Amino acid sequence: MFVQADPYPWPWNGDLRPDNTALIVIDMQTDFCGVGGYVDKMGYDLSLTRAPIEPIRRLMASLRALGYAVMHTREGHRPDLSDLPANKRWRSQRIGAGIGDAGPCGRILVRGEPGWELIPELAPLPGEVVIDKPGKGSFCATDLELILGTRGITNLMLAGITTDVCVHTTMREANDRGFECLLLEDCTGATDHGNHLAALKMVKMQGGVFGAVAPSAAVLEALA
Ligand code: C5J
Repeated sequence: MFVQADPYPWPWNGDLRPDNTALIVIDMQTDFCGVGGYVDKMGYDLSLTRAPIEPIRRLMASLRALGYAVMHTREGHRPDLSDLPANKRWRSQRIGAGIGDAGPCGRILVRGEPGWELIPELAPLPGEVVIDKPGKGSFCATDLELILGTRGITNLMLAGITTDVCVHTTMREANDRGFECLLLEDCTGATDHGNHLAALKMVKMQGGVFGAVAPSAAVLEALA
């Protein structure tokens, strides 16, 4: 079975099954798409990072019904900030949204704070894997690779925010580890629309240098 994707029908070998494929929903947290969160404090347009919420919700429901694994990630740091590199903190402070500092949604990007929580619209179901990550990529300093390997998952569909940062970093990490990746264009969003489009284009270079890109409708059509 293939999804009509660009620049090739995905996955490369047509081996698309519930037991070898997962949807990874990246960082759909209040800090990245909610009023008073990290992205809002930086002054970016929240409509861009909120745009994928409804497409993800629809896709997640269909994939769950078909038995596909849905996994979630959250970017955030320990309350004592021992896993927060000093340069990451310094850069965030420069733009007025210091990681670890108090904000309208609690301490910015700190685990356990209201802003760090996944948004209720896309809440994980009991038993779904949730990965806590201190960085942009979902494989760095996490057990995601171990969990995917244990379950025999080789295909990853990527959704969430932001397309050019955490989604792209995760896709690149996964691709280098041999996972077959599909970036879902309407289920992702960036703090800048041009960056979103550029991130989609980068994937498609060199015959699909990091995998392929498709709208969620193409996935739903393939699975129907
Ligand atoms: C960012 C993310 N943009 N989830 N994080 O800092 O993409």
